[in-house]
Order: sequence, then structure tokens, then C-alpha cells
Amino acid sequence: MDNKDIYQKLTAAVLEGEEDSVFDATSALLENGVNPLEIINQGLIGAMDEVGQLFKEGELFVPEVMMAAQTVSAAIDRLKPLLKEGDQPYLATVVIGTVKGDLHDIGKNLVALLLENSGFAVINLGVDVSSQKFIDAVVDYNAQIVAMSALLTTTMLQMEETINAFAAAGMRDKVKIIVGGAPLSNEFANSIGADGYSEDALGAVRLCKQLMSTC
Ligand code: B1M
Repeated sequence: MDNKDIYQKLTAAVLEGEEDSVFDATSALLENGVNPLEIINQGLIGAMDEVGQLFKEGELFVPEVMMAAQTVSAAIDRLKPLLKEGDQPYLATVVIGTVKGDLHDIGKNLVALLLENSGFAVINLGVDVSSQKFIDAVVDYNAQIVAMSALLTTTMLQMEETINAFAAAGMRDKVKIIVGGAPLSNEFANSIGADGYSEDALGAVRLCKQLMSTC
């Protein structure tokens, strides 16, 4: 079967939340020599985009979206070991989380995974993370970077609150703060006083490396 057909099967299996079929399709792509990161970007994220479109059109409902999301997370977990590029020198500690009120975590976990594979120590605080929790984690782990993710136009506003909370705690100049997530833009990141924005996970790694090299 050629890769185009396998990608189609993969998308269909994600839409149905069929974990075994997703695993079969990813294995088939790996056997055909496709790079694991490409399978994530083209196959799994592409399928989630389709899920989002069908949800928007009222063709899928929240439970189905959740099942699809779980399937994608499980497939990314299985691909994780294949992404390892050997031991990397330690670069910095990053505290990462999805902001308060927001439960989307697939993109954020992808950013965390690629950061880990690039030499960053990553403290993943999960979803629905309050400003105080970000601040406490930076203190506890002596982190140099805070990475915030948001997928909703409503919750992206929480990012500014968290940045202001770091300033109020007298810690704003102690950490670099980066933001990302589908509804964001560079302009938005600048307007809330973030140190950087990236539209995807690989870009987030580049950004963190850049920020650390200018410290
Ligand atoms: Co939600 N949801 N959802 N949802 N959901 C979206 C985001 C939505 C666009 C769907 C739609 O309408 N088309 C829409 C938001 C509309 C808006 O605000 N503009 C939406 C909505 C409305 C909702 C609810 C309100 C639905 C409801 O209950 N009525 C609800 C809100 C719950 C809450 O958070 N409080 C809700 C719930 C859910 C589920 C729980 C069912 C599930 C999440 C499960 C989970 O994450 N474990 C879910 C899902 C899966 C989606 C879609 C379909 C897929 C998101 C995803 O995982 N994409 C999404 C539609 C879509 O995005 N196409 C949708 C794959 C992932 C890899 O991409 O997260 O964008 P993404 O990450 C990218 C980049 O954004 C970037 O890198 C990643 C790729 O490289 N990135 C960063 C992300 N974070 C970064 C941080 C960085 C840098 C880059 O630096 C720090």
C-alpha cells in the first residue's frame, strides 16, 4: 500500500477513535521509511485538524473528539522513543503548561516532547494551570523558561494575566516567557509582553535555544 493510502487509513482510524488501526497505520508508515516526526505532523496532527473541522461543522461531538484526541496521544506516546536523538547536553529548564481554563494538551505535550529531546529539562504542569502554579514551579525547579499553551480565544487572554503575575512577584526579568497555540499570533504575543511566540513545536525548540543563547 502506498503512503497516501496509509495516511488516509490513519485519518479514518483517528476519526473513529480506533487505536489499534492507528497503530497499524503508523507501523506501516514506519516500515515504508517515513520519519516519525513526519508521521506526527502530517498524519496525526493532520487528522486532528480534520476532527476540528468536522466538530465545527457539527458532524462530530465532544465525546468523539475526546476519543480521537486520546488515540492521537497514544500514537504519539508510541512514537516517542523513536524521536530520541541520543543524549543531548543540558540546555535549560522549561516549565510548560496549558493555561487556566483550557484543557487542550496534545500540542503542548508535543512541544514538551521535542524540548526534552533537544536537551531541555521539562517540567510539564499539565492543563488548566493557574498563574500561581507557574510561578511556584519556576521557583521550585529554578527554571529559566516558562512555556504557555492555549487553544481557545477565551483562554489565550489568561496568558497576559500570568505574565503580569510574574511581574507582580518581581520575577519577570528572571524568566523568559514563550507562548503558543492555534489562535495566537506574533502580534498577540508582543502585545502581552511575551519574549517569544512559535506557531509549532519545532519552532518552540528553536525559540528556546535562541532565548538561552542571548542570556
Ligand atoms: Co476543543 N476546540 N474544545 N477539544 N478542540 C478546538 C481548539 C476548536 C478550534 C474546535 C473548533 O471549533 N473547530 C475550538 C476553539 C474555538 C476557539 O476558541 N476559537 C474548540 C472548542 C470550542 C472546545 C470546547 C469549548 C468545546 C465544548 O465543550 N463545547 C471545549 C473547551 C474545553 C476547555 O478547554 N475548557 C473543547 C474540548 C476539547 C476536547 C477536550 C474534547 C479535546 C481536547 C483533548 C486534549 O487535548 N486532550 C478537543 C480537541 C481535540 C480540539 C481540536 C479538534 C484539536 C486540538 C488538537 O489537539 N490539535 C481543536 C480543533 C483544531 O485545532 N483543529 C479544538 C492537534 C495539536 C497537535 O495541535 O494543539 O494546535 P495544537 O498544537 C500545535 C500548535 O498550536 C503549536 O504546536 C502544535 C503543533 O506543532 N502549539 C504551541 C501549541 N501549544 C504551543 C505552545 C508553544 C508553541 C507552540 O510554546 C509554548
